[in-house]
Amino acid sequence: MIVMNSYKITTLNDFITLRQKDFPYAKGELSSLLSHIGTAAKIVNKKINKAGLVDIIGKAGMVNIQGENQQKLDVFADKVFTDALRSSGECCGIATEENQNEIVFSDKLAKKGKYIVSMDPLDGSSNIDYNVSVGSIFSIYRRITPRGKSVKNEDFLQPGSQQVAAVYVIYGSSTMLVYTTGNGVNGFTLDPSIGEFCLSHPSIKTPEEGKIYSINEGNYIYFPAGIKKYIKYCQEKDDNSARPYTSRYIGSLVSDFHRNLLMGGVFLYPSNDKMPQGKLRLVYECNPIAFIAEQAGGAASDGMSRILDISPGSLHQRSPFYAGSKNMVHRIEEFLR
Ligand code: P6P
Repeated sequence: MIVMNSYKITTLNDFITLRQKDFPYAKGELSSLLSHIGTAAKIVNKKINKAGLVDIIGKAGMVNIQGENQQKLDVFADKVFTDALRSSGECCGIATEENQNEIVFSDKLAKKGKYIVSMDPLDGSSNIDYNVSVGSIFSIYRRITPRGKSVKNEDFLQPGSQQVAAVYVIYGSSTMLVYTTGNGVNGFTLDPSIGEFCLSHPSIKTPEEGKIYSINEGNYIYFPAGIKKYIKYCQEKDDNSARPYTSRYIGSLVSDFHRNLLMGGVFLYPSNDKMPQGKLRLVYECNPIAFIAEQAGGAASDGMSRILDISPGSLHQRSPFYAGSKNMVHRIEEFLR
């Protein structure tokens, strides 16, 4: 801990090391992995902050597995995080939105890594060129195949309940890193003057009830009947008081979720006629966000089941997604039943 101008600074690395004691058997591998993600996030952040000034915005001229145009920053972020995870020596392979199959780290050191990481290196990147905030999302598991061997697809298809850590970075008005290792949720804000993520939001707890619902109402006609009813519920005055709800939607998952996490609210991406399984990816978007939501006292569901209980069938499987204040998520489940 450093004291500067009479206020205490706890950097991300201090905090990770400090909290490592929560895990008697941890020998620092997870701490090192989280620190590498933090360092890579600072590199990506620098590029994002200059987007528009340097030739890093716009399309990379390639299409990813999703059939989406890859932005130059998508490709850049994917490479920076992949290199950081490979060089950490703690990670034996990754799954990323930008690649069809898992990436096996074949060097000896990495093969001994205990952990695998699934990531969306830059979520919402289509917003980059218009200065809307974006994010990076990481989901960390212990591998199930033996250490020293090459990682396999099955390592990446564990249910979200098996996560050992989940992290998101939000490149917004300030850059924040929020993570959990199963002992609560803590948020760190990047102080550019010292180049460190500093503890700014200790022990984040999300209100059980909130006033914000976040959904792309442009898809209204395609929504299931229960979601149409829920939207009307949020908008209608009930018999003795106006509904206190307000609609807030940025179109960037990490930004929409983060605001609701702190203020109370619910994020909805339902299945719809155009996307029967919804749009968001279970493995590297829904699971890590769900782990953080639950660790902050919130909930995350696909409308019927707890997101963290779902066993993924494939890396890029989509899921309907409702996450945020517990009572609001449960009320949506009732509307859908
Ligand atoms: P729509 C961004 O492309 C993203 O994957 C999430 O970050 C965001 O929540 C969602 O898609 C927005 O989708 O269909 O509302 O534009």
